[in-house]
Amino acid sequence: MQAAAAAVRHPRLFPPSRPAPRGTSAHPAPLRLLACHRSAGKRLAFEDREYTVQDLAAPGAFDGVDIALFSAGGSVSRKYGPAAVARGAVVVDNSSAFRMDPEVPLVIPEVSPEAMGNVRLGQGAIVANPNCSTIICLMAATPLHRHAKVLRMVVSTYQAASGAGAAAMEELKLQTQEVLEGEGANTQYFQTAGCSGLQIEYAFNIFSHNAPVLENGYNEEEMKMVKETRKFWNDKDVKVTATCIRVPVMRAHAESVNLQFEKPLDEKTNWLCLCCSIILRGAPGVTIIDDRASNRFPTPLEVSDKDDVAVGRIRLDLSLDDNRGLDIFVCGDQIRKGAALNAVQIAEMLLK
Ligand code: 2RA
Repeated sequence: MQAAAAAVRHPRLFPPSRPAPRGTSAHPAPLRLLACHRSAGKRLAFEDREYTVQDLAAPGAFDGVDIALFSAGGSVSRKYGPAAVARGAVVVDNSSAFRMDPEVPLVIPEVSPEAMGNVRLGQGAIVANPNCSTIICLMAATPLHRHAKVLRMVVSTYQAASGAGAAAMEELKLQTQEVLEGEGANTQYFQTAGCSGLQIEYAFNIFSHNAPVLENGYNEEEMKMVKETRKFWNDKDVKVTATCIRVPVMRAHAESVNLQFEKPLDEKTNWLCLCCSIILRGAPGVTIIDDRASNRFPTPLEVSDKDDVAVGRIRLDLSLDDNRGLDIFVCGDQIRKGAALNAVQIAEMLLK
């Protein structure tokens, strides 16, 4: 379903004994599934119940909604997000539509709960979910930044098919089969999905991220990393550069992150890596996989379907002689921590 938004009515907040707000049933379903008119009427199961998808544009679609999880692209969020807010819902938006709006909190619950500010249930507001590659990077970089202040960050991503959606995953699977069977690879998805007119063979290949390339030569995915990090760290001077690449991995993104700090993580610089690993070990949502002896470090497969972001390859950057540079390698399931999980965690914060 392309244009889907899900809205949540939490039973703890609206027990059946409490009068339902105008326009809703006396025993409201805890979950309302909303989508464009093409998908309205479809039946979808969640836990032990079936739900009928309702039309997002119908009058009263957001009446009585506490939390609306939007994940249908920027244009749907821009069009319907304010309508949900006007009905008193808190919109948790997974698109890029409002991320750079100074009035809209950009939140990763483990590392920036304070960014939620005064957003409360019942008082319509928008909270933005950062882009997946930004979340995965900042889960690891933020605890280090808080400790020693990052002056410059260089990120190279290895992004999975899942970040481009279900059709891209399907295409990777089909193309891999086609190539192995000696047939020419069909490049339909990246040709037709509005991905900058790409005619890319995905199987057994890597290519520059499919987001539109901007005048400055960076693509939109890379600029999200730059701008969102500055907003997230509330530091317009932090230097960030990124190169985002799509790799033939089904699910979970990997990122090489080089950090240059204002001060050493410890005054005894040879302890820097140890300190870094201690800081990250205490960081919620982060797992360290850093076994130099057996060459075991994070992989996309290992974090697929997992909540935690994995960090490894923790080492001093030899190119800097003041020992204030660090290289790390981060992997995270972008469907979980990069999108759905982060949005649900924001919703959970509202319910606490
Ligand atoms: C990707 N930015 O291209 C997407 C996921 N949100 O991987």
